[in-house]
Amino acid sequence: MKRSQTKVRRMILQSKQMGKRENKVINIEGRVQFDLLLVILREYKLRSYTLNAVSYHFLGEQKEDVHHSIITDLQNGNEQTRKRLAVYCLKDALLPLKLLDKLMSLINYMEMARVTGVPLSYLLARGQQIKVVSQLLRQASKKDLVMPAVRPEQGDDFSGALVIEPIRGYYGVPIATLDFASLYPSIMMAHNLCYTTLLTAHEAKEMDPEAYTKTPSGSYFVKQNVRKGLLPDILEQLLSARKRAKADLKKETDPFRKKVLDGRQLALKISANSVYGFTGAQVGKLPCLEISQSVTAFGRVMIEKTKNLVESTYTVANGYNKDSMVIYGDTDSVMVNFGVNTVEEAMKLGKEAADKISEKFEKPIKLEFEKVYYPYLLINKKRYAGLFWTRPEKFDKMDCKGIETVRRDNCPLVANLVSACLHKILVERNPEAAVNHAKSVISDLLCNRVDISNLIITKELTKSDHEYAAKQAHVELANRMAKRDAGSAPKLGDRVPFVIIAAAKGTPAYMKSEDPLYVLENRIPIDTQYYLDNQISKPLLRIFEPIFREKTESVLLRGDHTRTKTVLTSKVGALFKYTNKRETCIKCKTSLPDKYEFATCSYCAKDEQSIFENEILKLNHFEEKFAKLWTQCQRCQGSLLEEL
Ligand code: TTP
Ligand code: MN
Ligand code: MN
Repeated sequence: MKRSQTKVRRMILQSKQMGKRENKVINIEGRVQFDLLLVILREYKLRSYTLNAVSYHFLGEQKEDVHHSIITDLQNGNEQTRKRLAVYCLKDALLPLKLLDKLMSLINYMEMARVTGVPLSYLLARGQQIKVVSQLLRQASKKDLVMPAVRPEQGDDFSGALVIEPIRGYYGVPIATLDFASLYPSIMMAHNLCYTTLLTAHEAKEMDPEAYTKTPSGSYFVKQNVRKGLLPDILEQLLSARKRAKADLKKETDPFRKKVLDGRQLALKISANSVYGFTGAQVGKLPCLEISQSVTAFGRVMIEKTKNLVESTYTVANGYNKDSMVIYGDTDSVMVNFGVNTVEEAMKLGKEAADKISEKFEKPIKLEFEKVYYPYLLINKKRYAGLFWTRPEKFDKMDCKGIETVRRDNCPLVANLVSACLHKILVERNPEAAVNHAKSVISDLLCNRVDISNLIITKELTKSDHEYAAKQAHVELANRMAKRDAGSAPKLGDRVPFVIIAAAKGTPAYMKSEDPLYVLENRIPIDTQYYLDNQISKPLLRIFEPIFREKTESVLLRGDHTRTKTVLTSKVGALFKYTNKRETCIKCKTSLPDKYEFATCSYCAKDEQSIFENEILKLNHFEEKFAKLWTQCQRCQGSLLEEL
């Protein structure tokens, strides 16, 4: 198109969920651009978002990586070097296409665009609000209404959802979870909450009390038969799209496609929930606190009522074996201890209770039996773990909420350790084994036996330097790296990988962050105590506390395993390491008697010292080779940091 000029523009995306990141956008007339990086950033929590890492994660393929510093040489070289460059470019274009296909991104985004009525590009560049505005406009125009423009004002915070005080502990019995289906949307639908149905107290007084509802937060809305709201209509459409997605999900058998379809129904669920969010967003396009306050007020009343109904129905007095107890609940869910011993019984009672209680609420509000946790480790509000059962034969998975098994700013050591301990506690049901495992990992850490790739912490660089109030490890490192090599230093929006290195006592942690590659190349020692104190100990204490109570700290963090000296000095001779299952003398190869404790035969024993030195030399040689290879691997294949 001759008259339109293509330009590169800087665009800053900023949202609560995504933080701040800078993009370059180009206009290409007649084309719809769909940036897969943005899709993946939005939908998946990964430790690294390089094309290489993402491709490896989803496709099991890697790119033909070429370091930026050699591109010019490759271009100016010969046919072969240019071929390498070309393959690199081709593969760079092919991988996103393969990802697009596998993740069904285009299909899912197209559906969202149709349901919400926004252009495809908005789904990547804009937030949730614009989708609600678009649906409101579409619905309003059908009814010949216009949407008012309001000036945003900051108001008081309002009360949110109710979290039931947890009865903390380790439950070795099945716990049933009941949860309302699409709670906030169904409240808005059941009570016809909308801008167009809101009444003033004065208007309500003039009307027939049968014609309106007074909400628990004291607002008035007319009933559906008087005038149906726009928001309930919008929600109906979103929820029916979600229902279709859930039906497709149910039919699918391929595990990967199941995940993708689950993502699709989740995206629709979030769009439905953001209608409520939109009415409560005080600096948004059309806040209406009467609506959002009423929604949460209804929610609080309902969860309280659900708890009471469960606990008053399932009692010994009513002919059940045990008095039931709601041990925890959040927003629209209750976790119930029915006092039964099998998953099957818990499911039966759970389903029965959900149906009974659903009858006590207006349509389309529906309480559902969701799953059974068995066993269940309830650490605190929003922090728990358990085996997740949806059928009585076998558990589906281990489910962890608010626990350091997934958070990316912890190092993999923490995630792996916590997962392994939870596995031992929940699956093997052996808390002692979990403690022993934790102890051995702690002593490995303190003795430097943990691989550096397990100690890498990553944090996103979201603001420019001067916007950070306090000094932070990853920001300081990014600055230092930029001074060393501006080309490879992390940029705004990148996740910065770092390790904490040993330094003089009292050096603040933000000064001790270092690039893992630099650490490997220069053999810089790691501050293992930092990892114990600041990374591992809190998450570990948290999961063991419900089991060992006040003894936890002494069991876990104080003991021989934390004293490096006792761990390091072996009671046996220096060659003990080599005696494991040795059948022949390390030097002369004569066979050794059974259960013989030394590596040499009695004849060669006199040379023990020199043999040992030799072995150490060999070991050092291999260690050096290994370190070099490792560094080289990581240099060219960034993602190996995670995958090795
Ligand atoms: P959920 O029980 O997670 O969601 P849901 O009830 O809408 O859907 P489901 O059928 O899967 O149970 O959360 C309960 C309420 O909390 C939800 O109705 C609205 C609110 N909420 C938000 O406002 N934003 C969110 O992102 C989520 C997850 C929930
Ligand atoms: Mn729910
Ligand atoms: Mn819920």
